[in-house]
Amino acid sequence: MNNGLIDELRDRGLLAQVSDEAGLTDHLESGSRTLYCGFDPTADSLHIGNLVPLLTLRRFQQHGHRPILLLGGATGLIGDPSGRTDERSLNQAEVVAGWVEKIRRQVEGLVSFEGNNAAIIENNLEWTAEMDVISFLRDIGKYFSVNAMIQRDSVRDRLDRDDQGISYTEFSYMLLQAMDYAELAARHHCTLQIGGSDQWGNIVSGMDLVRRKHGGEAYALTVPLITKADGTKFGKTASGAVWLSAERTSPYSFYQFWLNTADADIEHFLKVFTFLPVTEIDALLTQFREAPGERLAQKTLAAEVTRMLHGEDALDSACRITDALFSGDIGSLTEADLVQLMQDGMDTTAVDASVGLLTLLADSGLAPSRGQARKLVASGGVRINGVVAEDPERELDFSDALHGRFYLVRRGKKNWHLLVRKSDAQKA
Ligand code: 629
Repeated sequence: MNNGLIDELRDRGLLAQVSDEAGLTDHLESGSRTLYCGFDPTADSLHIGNLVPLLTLRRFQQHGHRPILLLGGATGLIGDPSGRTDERSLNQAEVVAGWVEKIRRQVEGLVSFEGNNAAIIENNLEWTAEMDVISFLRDIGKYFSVNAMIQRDSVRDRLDRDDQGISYTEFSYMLLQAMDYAELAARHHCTLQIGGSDQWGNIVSGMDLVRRKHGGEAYALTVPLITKADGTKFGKTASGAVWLSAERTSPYSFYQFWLNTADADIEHFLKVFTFLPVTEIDALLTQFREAPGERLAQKTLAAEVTRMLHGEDALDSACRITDALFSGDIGSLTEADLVQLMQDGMDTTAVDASVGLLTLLADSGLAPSRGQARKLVASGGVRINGVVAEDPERELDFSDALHGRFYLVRRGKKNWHLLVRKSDAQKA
């Protein structure tokens, strides 16, 4: 067994609460253990907030322990009140089941399914769906004191407010999560549950249930919720949440998100989101601080996380797009890169066969009017596929388009517009 895991987690800023640190340290160092973390399907993809405990599971696995990724096929139908100020609306059962499968494929790439501590994926619908209400109330409910339950933050916050209550449905959530811990303890000898610090109450409920119902050994550990030095919410950009799915957040946007990390957050994020050894991170930071303008630390973080999640080719594409848009030298962009830019919300106009340059500039908003557009072209301020446009009467007819269907139009240094020929599918 590889020792020092708890110390490493602490060094990396990954330790919020532990139920019994000395006991857990001993437990982890005296054998290969099984631990779990749960993820509720509340969308068809996880987001980067879920990444911290996911990567923590992987760290445990690297230290010889077996991770269970628990998909909340059942709990996703109920809704965890933890950290929420208002009641959730219920999602359709078939929809949630579809999300479970998508998330399953997403998390499969992040842990290893080989060797004697191979990861396990479970779905709590398996032992919850068939349970009858009498057994639930008699065999599980009796272990819970309502007096204690209403003291939990997640419940108390909602009782204290006069504009928002809590339904019996959400109030029961912690019993379901507790039942999971007991079930995984019985099925797989699971002795540790981890999660973000918002999960502490739910995790401790489960730990108590395992101990009282089965007299089993059980521990709880949480990782901190990520905060940013400037106080703004982590994981949100102007265009919304940062998702792990490439269809929701393209690898290029994903890469950009990490590249934009503030200097004040970079050390923290490198420790939490990469597997680079702390000594290597320290050396990198020394180099970075000698020339912060080069953003070596941000580039390393963005490359490490993008490669881990989307692979080497996607990282290459993200770097290629970043360099091309920065330098204006767009000849290296592949067709897939341009499609990715469209997906990322670069302003796009789609036309059938051709459009005049002045019309495009005025209609796209790159210029306020055709007259202004003409002046812009005359002053050399417009580039088409990287080349300064000289003829204001030019027809963009795709004869010289990138990959036969794209013109990247740039006004000044930073204003981009993509002109694309409608595909046959779009015309139909
Ligand atoms: C059944 C369900 C369990 C154990 C856990 C769960 C899910 C848990 C929850 N987690 C959050 C989620 O699903 O709601 N009740 O979005 C989320 N989690 C990762 C981290 C978290 C947490 O997936 O624990 O803290 C975010 O960083 O909010 O038997």
